[in-house]
Amino acid sequence: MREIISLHIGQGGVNLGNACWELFCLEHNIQPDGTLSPEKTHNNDILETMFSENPSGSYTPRSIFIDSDPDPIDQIRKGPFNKAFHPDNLISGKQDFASNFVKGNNTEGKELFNKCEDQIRKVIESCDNLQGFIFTHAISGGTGSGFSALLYERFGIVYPKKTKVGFTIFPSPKYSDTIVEPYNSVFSLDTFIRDAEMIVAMDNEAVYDICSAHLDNEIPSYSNINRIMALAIASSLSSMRFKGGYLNTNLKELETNLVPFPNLHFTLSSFAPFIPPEKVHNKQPTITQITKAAFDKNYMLAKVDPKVGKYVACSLMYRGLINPWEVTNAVIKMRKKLDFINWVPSGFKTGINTQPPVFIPGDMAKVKNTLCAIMNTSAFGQILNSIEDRFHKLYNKRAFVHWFLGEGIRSELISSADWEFADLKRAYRSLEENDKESDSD
Ligand SMILES: Nc1nc2c(ncn2[C@@H]2O[C@H](COP(=O)(O)OP(=O)(O)OP(=O)(O)O)[C@@H](O)[C@H]2O)c(=O)[nH]1
Ligand SMILES: [Mg+2]
Repeated sequence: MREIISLHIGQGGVNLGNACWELFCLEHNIQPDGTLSPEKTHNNDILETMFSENPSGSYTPRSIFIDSDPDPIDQIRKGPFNKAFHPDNLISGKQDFASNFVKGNNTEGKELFNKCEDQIRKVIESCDNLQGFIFTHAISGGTGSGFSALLYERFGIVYPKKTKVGFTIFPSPKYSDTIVEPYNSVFSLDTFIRDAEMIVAMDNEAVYDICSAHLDNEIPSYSNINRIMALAIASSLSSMRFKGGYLNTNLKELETNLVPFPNLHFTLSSFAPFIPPEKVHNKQPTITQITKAAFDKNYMLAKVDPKVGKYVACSLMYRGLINPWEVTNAVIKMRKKLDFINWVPSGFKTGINTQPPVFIPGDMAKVKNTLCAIMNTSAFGQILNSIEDRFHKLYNKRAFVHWFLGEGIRSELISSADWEFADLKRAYRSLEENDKESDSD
């Protein structure tokens, strides 16, 4: 068996994780108490990837929820799936890390790590052949940023062969929750460059705009946003959870298809279609339409314009009973319109998972076919520019730096995080420049 362990860290990560499990349970017909629904079939499921089977025949998610703040985890303890999760895998501290990466990574984070270390090891040891870890977390607070970075680093040392993929909530360009979020983001990225194998960047502003533009929901809640992000996460993992998909059947393959150089492992995602729940009886969009939409900036789960940049690699994961010829035709048409780096011979991978998509009732209409695209593109540089801009406005004045120094980070480490960040930005920019040079050769 090739198991995946999910770690949901900090408030954003815990809530997003909860939305993912709501969907995974629905997709695998697992009831809120962990038992299989008797009337449903499970022929296609590879249940053991994400769930462990109990002697009673019920299933427990292979997930660990961790937050320094007790409230988000208490919500899960009181929530509808409280019987499905193992209580020992819901771990909370006494107080949040006050939007401070260094607290989460160093001082108080180390205490929290001591509290969870044994439990994490237990979950890992319960696997026969663990393929890796997925994380959900935000990087602008203290726990999802600093504590996740601590886990990525420790796992890299103790389990160097296991793939670590982050589904990561980046700060939104327009809306800022805390003034210090550019610091937390730069510190996080500095460690993820080294310690993660792949990151899928998402942001709340992009998904907020999807809700108002496509789903007639002008004031979406976190819960609405999380459910949309969860749809993309569920699709990315669908071939690992159901038989019948041939693309990205494990986390390593996802990484192999999308990451050309170890440091360029920051990817973007999109999802289509989005149809409001009341338009359920509308005509289903065609495969050509959803393929086109997946490359439109209004369907991206991060606030980025993919047209301003070059694609390096792209995985298109379709779901539903789809004729492969329709996909081939749509992709051939689309490929011609996209600007790919010229040294990638075929950066396009497509896969169809025949397991139809499942939707949580209420947020959007059920459709027969969906597409989730995960793309590695130099357009990710737009996110780096936005963070860097805000980081330097503060750091040039050394504003708020004392909060981090007070938790034990040395000032040289802040400068070195800044250089690493600048290096990453240059690496994404040079993708486009090298491409121009080889064009003119
Ligand atoms: N999508 C989504 N984003 C959230 C949610 N809760 C918080 N966020 C975003 O997450 C970022 C802040 O990170 P949090 O996860 O709240 O912080 P934390 O990791 O708990 O860190 P501390 O509270 O400082 O210890 C902000 O950008 C919030 O907008 C949520 O339920 N869903
Ligand atoms: Mg918090």
